[in-house]
Amino acid sequence: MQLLIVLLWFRHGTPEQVQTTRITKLCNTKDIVTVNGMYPGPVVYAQEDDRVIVKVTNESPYNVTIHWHGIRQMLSCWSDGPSYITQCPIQAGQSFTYEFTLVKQKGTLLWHAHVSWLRGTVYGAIVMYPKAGVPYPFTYPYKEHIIILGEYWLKDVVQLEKAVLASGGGPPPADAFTINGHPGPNYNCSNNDAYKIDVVPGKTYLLRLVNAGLNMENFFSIANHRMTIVEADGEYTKPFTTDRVMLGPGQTMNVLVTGDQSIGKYSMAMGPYMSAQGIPFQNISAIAYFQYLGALPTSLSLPARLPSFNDNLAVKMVMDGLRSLKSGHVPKEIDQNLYYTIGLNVQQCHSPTPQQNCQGLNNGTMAASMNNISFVKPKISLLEAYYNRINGQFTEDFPGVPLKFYDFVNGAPNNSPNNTQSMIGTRTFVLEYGTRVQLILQDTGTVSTENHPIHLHGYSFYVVGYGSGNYNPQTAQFNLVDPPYLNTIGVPVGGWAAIRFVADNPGVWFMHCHFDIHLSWGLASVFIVKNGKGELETLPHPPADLPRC
Ligand SMILES: [Cu+2]
Repeated sequence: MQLLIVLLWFRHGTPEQVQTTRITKLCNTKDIVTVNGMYPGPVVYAQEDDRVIVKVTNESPYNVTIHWHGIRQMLSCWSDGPSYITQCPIQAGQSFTYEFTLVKQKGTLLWHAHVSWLRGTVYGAIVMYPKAGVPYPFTYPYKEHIIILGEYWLKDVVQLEKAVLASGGGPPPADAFTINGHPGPNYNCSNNDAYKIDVVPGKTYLLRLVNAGLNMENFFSIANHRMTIVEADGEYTKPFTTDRVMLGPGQTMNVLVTGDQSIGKYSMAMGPYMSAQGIPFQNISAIAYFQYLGALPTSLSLPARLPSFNDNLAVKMVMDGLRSLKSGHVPKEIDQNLYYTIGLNVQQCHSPTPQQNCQGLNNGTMAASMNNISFVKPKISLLEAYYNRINGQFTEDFPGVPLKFYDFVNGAPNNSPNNTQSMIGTRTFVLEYGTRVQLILQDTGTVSTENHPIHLHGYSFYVVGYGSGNYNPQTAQFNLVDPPYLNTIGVPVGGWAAIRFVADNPGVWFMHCHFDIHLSWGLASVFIVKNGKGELETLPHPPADLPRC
């Protein structure tokens, strides 16, 4: 086991300081919060089974936390990072040291801020190599590149979240999509702000794709080149070759691309996948270049073809192609069957200033929920409240199935057909150590059906099935042989997904939509996994420097 020590500090440029955190994009100069002055942030390079120690110092004016997305955090729930779930935020001027082991993990994941909407600029890749001497199960690439998809706002993202929540309505679209922080030539003043990969003809490249965007899912493609998916969410897959991929926020994918076309300059494009109805979104693609040596830098690039923004079939085709390389340990017997609906709601607005605060549908305020309960963040971290038996912060009564069954895709949750309100609460579902769980995630059409990227902390899960419409156990088809092992699942629009995992990691684990706007609106829930027997099944004491609220 190697020890990897990383130091991260947050920065926010001020007029007095000349900082790399003052950046100019789209003809606009502003200060953004970054880590180590980098945007995207530094890459954490590590090896399977490494112990990673990261000291984070907050020199920004905002509260911050860092989440290590997809890291299993075996017996290290204190270092998971979601604010008010496993820790209170690191306040300005304070530090906290994250410490965890990459137990049997290899591939590409990401880290990002997990507080307000700071993930908009605070994100980076985690690259975990196999142990020394252990080869990849695919052609060894000539070179590898990290490709992080992002969204860029001209407004300060912390203020933006506050303004959107205060309005009661939906968020504005991003001002640009970005590839490794660069929007590319389709936007104002961005002709020279494009990312480029130099390609040696005939060589094969490994692209580590990461979606760090806030509120959009995205298609990605390369002109005239096919991609072979060999890994998803940090787990090897059977090779699957495709013209395009779709990644929701939080998802990662490793693809092989061979420079087997004629010498030239080829576009790599990132465009929107928007499955909901009636929502404004950024429809201009970010462009980067896949440029062969020998191509004239001034030559025109061949355009990459993206599916149309609402091409649900293109998404399904990629999903159908994802199979675990090995059979894995898919739970065959289930101890706990769960059924959670996911979707949006509209609450009655009681503001005395409705013009300002009731801009949701039907003059209400927008919300989102699981099992029609909108998650409310507690005042101190749930993990501390649970560990120290502090009363009054949460309840243990999250329902394992919806309180009312109806036509989820086409109906409304309450008695009156137009009553789309949710309940609110900080409810958790408690699991005994070792419970074999099956969870059906069911999209609702309460406001609009939509593909939601649902992320579970502390676990990867087998996606044993998915389909359209309401889940029907009589007709659902499951793959228990080689289902993909993921940490984030894009639940099909107007459909369902079935996931399975064994609750073998004690702690308090967040599960939520990885669209930040939906998370802000309450599309979240929490699993408490109890300790098992003995030291190896028991969460250790909290670290001494755990931030206070
Ligand atoms: Cu969502």
